Amino acid sequence: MAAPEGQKYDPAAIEKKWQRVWAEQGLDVTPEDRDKPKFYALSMFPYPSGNLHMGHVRNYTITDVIARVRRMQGYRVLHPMGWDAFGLPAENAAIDRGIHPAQWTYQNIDQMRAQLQQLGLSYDWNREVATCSPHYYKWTQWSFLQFLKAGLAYQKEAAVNWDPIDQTVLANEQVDSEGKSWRSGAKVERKLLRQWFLKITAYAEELLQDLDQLPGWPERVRTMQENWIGKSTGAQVVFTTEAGDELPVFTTRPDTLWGATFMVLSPEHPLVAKLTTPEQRDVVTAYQAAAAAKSDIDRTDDTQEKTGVWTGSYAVNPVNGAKIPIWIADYVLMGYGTGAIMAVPAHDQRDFEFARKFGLEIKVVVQPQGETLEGNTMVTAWPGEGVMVNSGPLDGIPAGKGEGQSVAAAIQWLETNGKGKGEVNYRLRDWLISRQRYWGVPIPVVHCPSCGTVPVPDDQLPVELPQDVEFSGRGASPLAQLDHWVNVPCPSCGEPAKRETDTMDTFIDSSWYFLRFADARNEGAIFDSAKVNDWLPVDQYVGGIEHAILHLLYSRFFTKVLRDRGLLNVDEPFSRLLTQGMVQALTYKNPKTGKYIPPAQVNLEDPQDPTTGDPLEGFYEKMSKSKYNGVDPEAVLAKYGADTARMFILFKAPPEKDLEWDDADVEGQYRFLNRVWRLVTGFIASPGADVGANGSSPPAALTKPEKDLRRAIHIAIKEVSEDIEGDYQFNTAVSELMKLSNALTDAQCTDSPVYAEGITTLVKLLAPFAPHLAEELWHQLGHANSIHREPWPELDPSALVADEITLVIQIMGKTRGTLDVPADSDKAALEQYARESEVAQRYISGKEVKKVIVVPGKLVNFVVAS
Ligand code: ANZ
Ligand code: ZN
Repeated sequence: MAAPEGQKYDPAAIEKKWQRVWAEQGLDVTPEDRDKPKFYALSMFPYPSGNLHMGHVRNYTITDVIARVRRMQGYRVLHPMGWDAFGLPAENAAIDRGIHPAQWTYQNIDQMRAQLQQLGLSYDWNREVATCSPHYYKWTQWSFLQFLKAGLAYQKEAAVNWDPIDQTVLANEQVDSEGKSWRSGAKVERKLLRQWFLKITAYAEELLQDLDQLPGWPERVRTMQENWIGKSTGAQVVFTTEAGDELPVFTTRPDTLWGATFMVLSPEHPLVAKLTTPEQRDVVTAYQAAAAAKSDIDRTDDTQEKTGVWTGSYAVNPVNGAKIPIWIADYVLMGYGTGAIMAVPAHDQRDFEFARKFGLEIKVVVQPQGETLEGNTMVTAWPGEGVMVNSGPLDGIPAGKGEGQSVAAAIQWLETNGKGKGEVNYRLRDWLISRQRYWGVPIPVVHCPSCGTVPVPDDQLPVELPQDVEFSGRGASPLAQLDHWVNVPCPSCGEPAKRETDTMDTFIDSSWYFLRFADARNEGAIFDSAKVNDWLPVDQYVGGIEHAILHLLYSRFFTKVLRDRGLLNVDEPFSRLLTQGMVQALTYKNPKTGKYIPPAQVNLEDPQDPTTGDPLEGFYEKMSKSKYNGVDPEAVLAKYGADTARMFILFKAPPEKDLEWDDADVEGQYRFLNRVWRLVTGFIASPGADVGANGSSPPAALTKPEKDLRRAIHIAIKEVSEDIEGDYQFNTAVSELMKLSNALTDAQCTDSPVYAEGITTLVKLLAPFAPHLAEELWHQLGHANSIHREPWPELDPSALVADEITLVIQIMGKTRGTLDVPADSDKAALEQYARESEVAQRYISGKEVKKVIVVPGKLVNFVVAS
């Protein structure tokens, strides 16, 4: 159907119309036919805060383009969306505003779903999940019980990270490198509590090894995971106290054992009380109390001066019988190795500082080449290479971790003499999952005085969150105060028992949602394994780098455990990962006051603080409320429509790079879409238009303009396809679309079937990027089906074959001759042709060429010294 001439591009009308039609037609419902190859495209699902921000828009647009291209390429695509809906903000809203967390959350979900739908994202909404729904968390609880059955969930009393603002414990992964909570930013405190853990350490080695299976992940993320797992190889060496108690230590340098001149125990070490002599009791107790108040991060901060106290006791060095004092110090952590170390001050810097401070013996056992270190005079530890000395059987062996070197020799000696053995340690700790909060998944166990910890039977799941909770304030788990909920008969013996009142860390909810999407409406099982095995792994996962460790490590762990329970058959959940860059915006700050000024109040010509008159600094920074630099997606959609917003986001920067918001560039994309609109509607209205033509056959006898246009069309197909296939270089793909549109605008063969092919191709290539506009134009071109069901344009390599062009050769700006060369020659090739030409030989031989100016496709000009 031809458009009435002069009709303008009206994104608001077009977008609303097609979103409605697509929903009615179920266009994005996941196909079930197994004969097509599958493609699972997934964006990290959001926390339903209530408002979509530009970071979301970017994330989801990237994934949507990938999903749309794959559909056109003939894949059956799974592209779902859901809500990571448990978590503290809902509970805090309840406390602050008296609205129930469920109500607050579901309202936000409705609002955000509507915003997502406005963006034209091709989700299969039939598979939407919300982790706070009992239909979902029933299976989160069921998974937990799988862990329990496998011996991978357990309770223990532990010194935990306590967030004093959110009044809950945090996992190690949720405490940043400064010892602050990832959520509240509060300095984390330590507390001794009985908590639930998942045994992620049982999978440490596999989580490390299988990183090799993930070449499609950014190197940076794999390295971060590797460092977090922190594999360390060495030995366990058994020391004994004078009283005969065994004191095993973990060391990465068993070769330095002959240089161990004292031992250090963690202040929490269980033997400290027994080892402490009456004379030392007071100082030891005081030191223990001080250490307990410090975070692990502060304790291991190498810039702080070492502290510690002597227990009054001695141990025996198992290799030489030396009597060495046993100290306690907070730089030794109870959670790592055995919580006790052998201190080798000559070769370990921390031990060195400690020994110097307290006047302990320093004994050199590795002599660096060409030097003779002395314990009394050395100024820092020597951790490096050299030759073993003062070390009995190791003397003369080169120090090092390689084959035939000291570490291997030491382990061999320890094993032969029964004094220790080779050992591997990981920095990774078990995952602490208990949270003393309401808005999370109740841990499905009951504590019975006679049976102990009893799992809630599967047929009694879900253990639902009670609705009638009082959110009076923070401090204690609201669940613990609900007697009618807490008191239940023991599922095993029927006697009065109590429910567990901790809820699970919300990172558990997101550790398996990508599995549920394969079978989201299953009420009888967590999922049908056949469906999960069909869809998994996720072929392309897109999300923020902030999840490099937490979510991505936990999800890998969950996948492996469920695999080992026989529920699925993949080793890794996400084959490719794209971590998209941040969306930044121009930000203004008064350097004197440190205050941020909303850009709307700033005169861009002469940026001044409106209140003080100080000149402002302007720079790009991640959009955030606190910096007043956020751009509201709603406003952009209202002004330009979703297609322009999508085009801008894709065009402005490659997906993994930061993107600087720029209104002028948004405007530029809007103009481009208007140009496409005019181009296509103009074509439809033109009298000679062969509107129905869906491509041209490669005719032998094309005119030159037809040939040129056809070449431009197929270059666009080739470039856009390659840009998408490789590293998702959507920015250059959009540039190629612009080039094709220019070629069509300039074309001198508007009545030719080649022109019709060009129009059709442009609209098809545009479809994944600007899905509404493309669909509208497609229908105006007379098609009844959706463009999103069309096959991706096929490349005709024969169309790419370059014609010849006539290259002008100039010397000092004067035309001296011409040469026919392949039209696709690049600058270097053109220069080469020109240099070798007869004309050039004649005019420049013997002269010095100062400069060569190449105008691609046109001329080469030699500037020579006169
Ligand atoms: C003796 C020694 C000599 C050490 C030497 C190092 C150098 P990574 O690489 O992190 O595994 N260590 C062991 N357990 C500890 C704990 N609970 N708290 C603090 N430090 C602990 O480091 C292992 C090394 O850190 C171990 O090797 C031990 O010191 C220390 F020239 O033993 B070493
Ligand atoms: Zn019981």
